Amino acid sequence: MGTGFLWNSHAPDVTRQLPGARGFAVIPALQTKNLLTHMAKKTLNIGLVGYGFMGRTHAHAYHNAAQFFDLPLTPVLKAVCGRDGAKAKAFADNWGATIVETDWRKLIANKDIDAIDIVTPNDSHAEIAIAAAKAGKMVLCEKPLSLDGKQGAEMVKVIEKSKVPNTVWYNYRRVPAVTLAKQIIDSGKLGKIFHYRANFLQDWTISADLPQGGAGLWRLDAKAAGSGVTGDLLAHCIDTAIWLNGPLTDVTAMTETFIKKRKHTGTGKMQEVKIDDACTFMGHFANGSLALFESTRYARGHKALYTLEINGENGSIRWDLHDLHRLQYFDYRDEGIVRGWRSVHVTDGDQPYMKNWWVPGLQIGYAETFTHQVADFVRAVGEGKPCHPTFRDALETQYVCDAVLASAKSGKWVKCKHA
Ligand code: SOE
Repeated sequence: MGTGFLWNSHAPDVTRQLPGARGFAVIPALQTKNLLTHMAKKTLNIGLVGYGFMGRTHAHAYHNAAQFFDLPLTPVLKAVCGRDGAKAKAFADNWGATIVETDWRKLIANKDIDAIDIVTPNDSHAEIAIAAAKAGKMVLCEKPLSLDGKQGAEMVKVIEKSKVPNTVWYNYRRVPAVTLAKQIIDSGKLGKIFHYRANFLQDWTISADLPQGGAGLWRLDAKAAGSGVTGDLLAHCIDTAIWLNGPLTDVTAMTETFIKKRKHTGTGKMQEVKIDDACTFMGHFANGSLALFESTRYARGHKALYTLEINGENGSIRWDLHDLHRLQYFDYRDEGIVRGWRSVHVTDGDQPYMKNWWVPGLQIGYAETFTHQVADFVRAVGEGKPCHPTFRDALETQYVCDAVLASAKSGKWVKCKHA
């Protein structure tokens, strides 16, 4: 049952327990790897806390990861936990999970569970993650990491002290076209970077009749969400930007809340809306390039349009979530008469993740980004390596969000703290 690994990434020879044994027989990492390939694969048992939309994306990923990727352990969604027992059971039955809990503490106490995956509203991430790490469980946490940087720093402190494998679900890094952008940028093809710009546009909260609080709509309740589009959508853009272009140093921002009062589902009363409906910010990256970011839930016609563009001295890259399998690439060094934007259809076996899917030309989508994260996490666990973005990586994003919100409040430039 479970992996039986001993987590200690700081051990010089990365020693682990014998797979499947809960005793303390310790063998070197390489031997473990060989053993793993020659033995029936052990499972990595997941306990999922929460069962909403994000829960479905994660469950789908656990279901598929070992079918498409050769992994040292087989991830198994073993348990589902949620306040509404009937809904948790229905979710568990649908995905083949055999344990149902209504109290996440019981889930954490269950010895058969190796990893806790948190897909609850943002205000409960910290408490669950900290308890799970203290109990020695691996932790996977839905984005954003926390309500703010202070809380995130506390989570990082505990998770690193507990030395448990951890990751935060900033899934867009694992769109093959975005991963390819990372490879192109890291190869130096773009040369010196001048600009990075990103948008995340939606339109689902324009109606004033929409309440705050409750399933899905907790995103409109500042107490549950921490912030509005900054933590929900710009956090994705910031995570990808830091990954592709390095840290941000300072920002200047403005936010707007278009609908000032909404009925709260908890109290039944009209209450002030304290989240940001829209946020625009500019900033500097440490590499000297300029940042321009915008997010709103009031861009009529846009459902979930995440776009990013990066301009360097030799070339540029552009990507768009509505056409996620394509990477637009411009290389100034191409021969003049054919120079122009190329639209790279990222479906070939030599492009990131794609050899594990269909045949060249056939594309994958949003759901598979989560499958990639599960596959990368399980591989990292097998190798005793971190799976990025780790809690610490996600804290860096959280600090940028804090700086953005502080700047919008003060009207001043704000320096970003670093994780
Ligand atoms: C909000 O509508 C939302 O579901 C975010 O919470 C997700 O993180 C984003 O990927 C899509 O939009």
